[in-house]
Order: sequence, then structure tokens, then C-alpha cells
Amino acid sequence: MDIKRNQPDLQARKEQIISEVIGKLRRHFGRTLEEATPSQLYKAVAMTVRDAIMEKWTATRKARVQQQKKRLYYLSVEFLIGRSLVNNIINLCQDEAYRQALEELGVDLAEIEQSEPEPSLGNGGLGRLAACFMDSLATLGLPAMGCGIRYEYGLFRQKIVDGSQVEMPDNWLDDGNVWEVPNLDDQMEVHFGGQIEEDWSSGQLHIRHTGYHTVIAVPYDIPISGYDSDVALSLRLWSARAPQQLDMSLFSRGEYARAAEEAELAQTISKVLYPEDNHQEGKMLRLQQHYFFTSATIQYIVKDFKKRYPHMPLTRLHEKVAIHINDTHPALAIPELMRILLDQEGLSWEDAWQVTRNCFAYTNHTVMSEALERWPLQMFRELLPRIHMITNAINEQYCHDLWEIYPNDFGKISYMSIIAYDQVRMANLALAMSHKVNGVSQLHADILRKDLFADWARTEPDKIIGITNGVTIRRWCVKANPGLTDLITEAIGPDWIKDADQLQKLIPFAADAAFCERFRRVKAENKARLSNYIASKMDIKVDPGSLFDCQAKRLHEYKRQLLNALHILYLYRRLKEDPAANIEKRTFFFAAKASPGYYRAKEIIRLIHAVKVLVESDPVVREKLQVVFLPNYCVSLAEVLIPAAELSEQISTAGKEASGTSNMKFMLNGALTIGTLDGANVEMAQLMGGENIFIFGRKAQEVENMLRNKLYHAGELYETNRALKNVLDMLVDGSLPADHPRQFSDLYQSLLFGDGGNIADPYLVLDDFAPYAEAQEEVQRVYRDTQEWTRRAVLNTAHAGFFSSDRTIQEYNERIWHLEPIQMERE
Ligand code: H53
Repeated sequence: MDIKRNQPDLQARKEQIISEVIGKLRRHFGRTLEEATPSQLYKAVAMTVRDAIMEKWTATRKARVQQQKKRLYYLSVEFLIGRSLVNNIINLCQDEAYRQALEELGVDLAEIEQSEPEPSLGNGGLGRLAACFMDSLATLGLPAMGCGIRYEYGLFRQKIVDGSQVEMPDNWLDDGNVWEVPNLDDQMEVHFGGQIEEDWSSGQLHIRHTGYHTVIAVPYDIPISGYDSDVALSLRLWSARAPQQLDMSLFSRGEYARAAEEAELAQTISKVLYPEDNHQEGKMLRLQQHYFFTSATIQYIVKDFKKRYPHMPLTRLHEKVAIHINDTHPALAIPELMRILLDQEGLSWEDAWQVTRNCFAYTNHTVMSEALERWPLQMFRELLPRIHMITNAINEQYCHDLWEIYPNDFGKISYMSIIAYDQVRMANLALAMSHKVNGVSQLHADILRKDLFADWARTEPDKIIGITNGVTIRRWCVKANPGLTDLITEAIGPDWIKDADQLQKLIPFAADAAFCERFRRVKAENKARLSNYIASKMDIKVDPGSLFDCQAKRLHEYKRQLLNALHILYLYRRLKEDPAANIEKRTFFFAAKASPGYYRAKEIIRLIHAVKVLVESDPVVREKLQVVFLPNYCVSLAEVLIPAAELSEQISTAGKEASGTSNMKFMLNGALTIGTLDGANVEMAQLMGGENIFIFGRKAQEVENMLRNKLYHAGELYETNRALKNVLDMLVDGSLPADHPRQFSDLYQSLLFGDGGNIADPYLVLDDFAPYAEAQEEVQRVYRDTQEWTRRAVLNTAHAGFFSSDRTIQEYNERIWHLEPIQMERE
């Protein structure tokens, strides 16, 4: 029910909200409106929103159960959902009713929103993608449940002290979470360690698992409301707790140590999110986390299937269940399903194998070898003895099947095998046991098929597909950019919010001077909003009249924040040499967290700060350039930054960024992109034509060829490009403010000489430097032509519809899951 279009309802709903908020304050906090704190006000308002969603939630469950439709379980170790209050109000289409009601109460929604603790249950792209997918699944009304971990501490909060990153704990649950509902009926036991005995005494194999540690998995469900939809789905996050009952029995049997270990294990498992992005460390606790939530989820899936379909054999599980694993982190779900089917449900090996393969599909998100998960075999065996046996058996059968296809090709079979060299390779497990595998952009899928997973593509030609990522229009435009949302809606009507292809109707408006003027005004307002935010939070003044140039993403060498920083030094030098140099006034925004153990990434943060200080301490240069590092990049900061951006930096080494998703958010919000032909940038350029995006640098094929054939010699560029040499020398010649005697010699060394057997500059920063600087020249040339810039900005927004996660989810559904929407009776 779209209340915006329905005035009588609006009035009634407004009155209802007012009385509900006052009632909640009184009953839950014993406060009047005047006495309530901002946090109490936030909670009271959130509870009224929750009540409305709960109605939909109950109705959705009822309809789903009645209609007996196939259901998707989307397993992800990260769901970076961000704050829920305003997003939920928007998705309920009650923004106008809440605006009016809160205005009458004298409450500022934007202000109380600040009291909502932000769930940062993810590192970056992968976790945020999972959150966008939940929004789209609910909006499309598809039967689905998201399954993950309820971390007590989310991603660390980043502080910058003297130019260096310092990590602080993110205790987001301290003040409770209004949106979650614990579901004690669905608690599951998860077992770790112990011994396995095979018992044939009854004539049939019976597996006995003894001496294990038990952890209880308690599900907390968060309702996810679709936009303008009666469907609300569940995001189920599992929390670990100690098994009190069992504890006592262990104590009474004198097994104190084990009881204490169990309590400790339970306390640590869902304690904290690992802060690694695109990188894996073989830590035991991480493996425990993975098994903990996948085992609980699979147990629940089987239990729910048996309850809903008591007369259907488990050999038909895949007719009612699709299981999607977001990267390999949840891949233990595969042997876990086999375990339950074999050991508990008595299926034959062949049946269990078939059903499992029919249920599972896997998304790969990276080609970076350090991110491909591999577990030490011994750790795997000791922690998960039965899962190890089953994985071993899967491997044996898989290798046997491969032998039939590639007789005597030991090299290939060893490469494709799941267990080898004392390691368990999770990608190989997921590839072997999924019926579909997808990459996250077309370029990425091509690289998977032709390179990383070429052997699998040859073995099963239709298995590996490309489905380009997307972002939800609701959070990344309607919520983050209300000014642009209103302008678009006035121009083309409101349907684009659910059907983003309609954004193309904006194309003719790129030539409409009045529309462009308003588009520019919206951008100016968003720039002012960001400037005020920075002034209030950081006490830094920025010039809203300067070009806002943004690079906001995790800090990683392949993302090349270093290239951006070196280019600023290059501009600095030009201004020093000639204060009248033709350089447009710019503010360079950086926002990036580095994994705490990633030394070089932290050095790059330190460098960016040194460049910032250098620039701001020079009276000539600071008239033209400013560098701002926004600490603690998170969803709510992105919501303020992205709408204000004019230039989006997507400058990864070609072939390394699987897709990128911030590129899509910036484009949607009318920023122009400077980028390499990497990830989804390639499709952005194809969609709107190369003239509306600043493309530069080596292509993926070239990079691959140069690296593979050792054709790249960074040192030669240093010798031949004077400007580049001068910039690089600044890292070590004392030009940069650094209280470190080493200054930035690690970065300098890594670019020019390499280290630890690595080649120099493996991400081709120096090679792409000159083309990047040239592209930046072109950026400022176009920026000076305000009309031309705006025309291109409008065309960016107009072509962003393809990158809606609604389109992505529809593609997953058509090509992988085959779900039917839940039919809801509309009031
Ligand atoms: O996943 C994003 C991609 C992006 C890729 C990212 C990602 C992570 O955030 C973490 C681990 C990983 O292997 C990949 O780097 O290119 O857009 C969503 O698909």
C-alpha cells in the first residue's frame, strides 16, 4: 500500500504513529515524550516500525507454508546490513507518514537515526552484496532466508592516531538490538572434535561420534521487508552459547576441563568478525565459525523440510530447497548436508551425492590466490573428524570420476582434487559439488572460465556462468539521496524504484537545461551535507565548490589507493614548480579500512596522511588541493559520501577486482568514473558508451601477459619518466612529513625492487601512472565545462538501472534457483 498516493490513509497512519510512539515510550521506558532521551526515542519509533513489519512477517510465513514453494537459503559469513530504521520506513512506503508524525512530535528522524547502533557484520563488498540481495529478494517476493553469524563485535572501528590506523572494538550489541527476535525453538547443537567409530554390528554402518565438544547455536531472526511489498523475509543469524545442561553432566562425571573448554568455545565462536577481506588466514577459530553456522543452518533446513513435507523423501530435497554459498566460507555446508543425509537419514552415498549437488550453487568473488581458502588437513581432521571423512570420500569419488574423463592425467586430477598436499581446498570442494558456479561480472566469469577454473569449465561447459553484481536502489538512492530521488520521480514517475530499467527514461533529460540545473543543485546540496558532516565530526573545513573526488573501499594494494596518492604528489610538485599551473581545485576524499595485520595497507594509510599534511601546510598548494581521509568507513558514512561525489575512483589493476559495487553506487548517484577496464567497470563503459567514463590503463589480458611472461620492469619506468621518478623519490628523501626514520621506504622498495621473492610493483602502479595522470587531465577539462559534466552525470544515473540488485537476483533466479514468488493477499 503506497501511502504517499493515498491521502486519507496518510492522515490515519500519522495519527496512529503518534499515539504508538507515545505509548511505547510510556510502557517500555516509563517516559513522556519530553523526558525521553534520543536513544529511547529511537527505540520507541523503531518498535512501531517493527510492529508493522511483524504483521507482514507472520503473513509471509503463513503464505509460504501454505503454498509449499521452493525456498532459497543464502549462506554468507557476512551480512553488512547497516542501519535499518529509515530503510524499513522507506520499504514500508511510510516515509511521508513518519515524517509528518515525527514533525508533529518535534522529533528529527535524521537525528534519532544516529542512535541506532550500526551492524557492521561484514568487511566490504561481499558482505554488502549479501545485504543488497536480501532487500531485492524481499522486494521480488521470493521465498528465501539469509543465514549467517550474529557477531557480538562487528568490524573494528577505525581511528586515526598521528596518521596511523588504530583499531577499536565495535560493541554494537551493548544497548540491545530492536530488530532481532531470538527463536529458541530452532536451537541446534553443533559438535566439534572427538572420535568417530564405525559400527557394523547391526549389519549396517552406524557412525558413532564420541568425545566431542558441544556448542548450542541460537538463531536470532531479523525481518527484512521488501520495498512496496507485503513480503518480509528472515535474516537468521546464529549466536553461540554454552550447553548448560550438558555442562552439568560433564562436571558430575568429573570432566571439568572439557566442560570449561566447551564454555570457552561457546563464548568465542560468535564473538567477533574476522577483519580480513580478500585474504585468508588459516585460523582455527575461523574454521569453527564456519562449521558452527553452516551446521546449524543445514540441520534447520533438513528439519524444516521434514516438517513441511512429511511425505516427501529427502531424495527430493532439491525440489523444495536451494542452497547458495556466498564464496567458499560456507562450503562446509556441503559435507554437512552429506553427513546428515548419510548418518541420520540413512540415504545411500549415491543419493546423498546427487541431492547435495542438486541443492548447492556457489558464487566466486575473487581470483586473488591469497583469498582462496585452504585449510591445513590436520586442523580440519581434528576439529571436524566426520566432516573430514566425508570430504575425503567426496574427493575420492570426484578424482575417480575425473580419471574416467582424463585417464592418466595426474597433473590435472591433482590440480582439481579437493584434498592435496595436506590441505583442504574449499574452492575445489565447492566446484565439484555445486550444480552452478558464478562469477560476479562478465570479465570475472571469463577469467574464471579461461584461467583459474579452466579445467572445470572444460569438464562441465555449462557450469560456470557470469552474473553481474548489483546494488539496491532503495538504500543507495532512495535512502541515501532523497533529493535525487524526488527529482527523478518528478521527471519519470515513481516506478523506477522497483523497476530500475526505467531510469533510462532519464536519457532525454540529459539535454534538458532546466533538469540539468536541478540535478546540479541536488549535487551541490549533497556536497554541502557532506561538508557539514565533516565540519561537525572532524572539525575540518572543505570547499564545497571544489571537485569532490572519492576513493572509498577497503585498502588493498590491488585497489591502488597508492596510485591516487602518488598522483596527488605529482600535482603538488607541479604547483610547487608553477603556482599558476592549470590545475582545477579538488578535494580528494579517501575512506578505507586496512586489515589489522596487513602491514603495507597500513603504510599506504600513513602515506595518505603524510600527503594530506604536506598539501595543507603549503599556502600555495592548499588553495588548489585538499586531502581528506574519512575514518571508519561504514555503510552510514557511505550514505553521506556517495551522493556528494563527483568523481569515482575505480582504479584497480585490470583483472584483479572481480566486480566492485561502489562503482555502481557512485554511478547511480551521478558521479563520473575514472577507472580501468576491470570488473563491472567494463560493463559500465559498454552500457553508456566510453565517452561518459574516463577509462585508462592496461587491460586485463595485457597485465596477465606482462606478469606471466615477466615482461614488466618497474625500474625502467623510474629511469625514463622524470615526473614519476621525482614523485617516487619523495617517499624517501625527506620531503614528506613523517616522524619515522624509515619514512616510506617499504613502499618505495616494493614499487622498485620487490620483496621476499615478489617482483617489483606487481600491481603495475608505475606502469599505469602516466595514463592515469592523462585521464585526470581529461577529467578536469570536462569538469570545467559545467554543462557537459552535468550532461554526462545525468547519463550515468540514467544507465545505472542495469546495476540494480533486483536485476541480479532475477538472473540468479532464472539461471540457478528457479523460485516462484510468494503470493500474498493484498489488503
Ligand atoms: O566481493 C565483491 C566484489 C569485489 C570483491 C569482493 C570480495 C570481498 O569483499 C571479500 C572477499 C572476496 O573474495 C571478494 O573484491 O570485487 O564486488 C562482491 O562480489
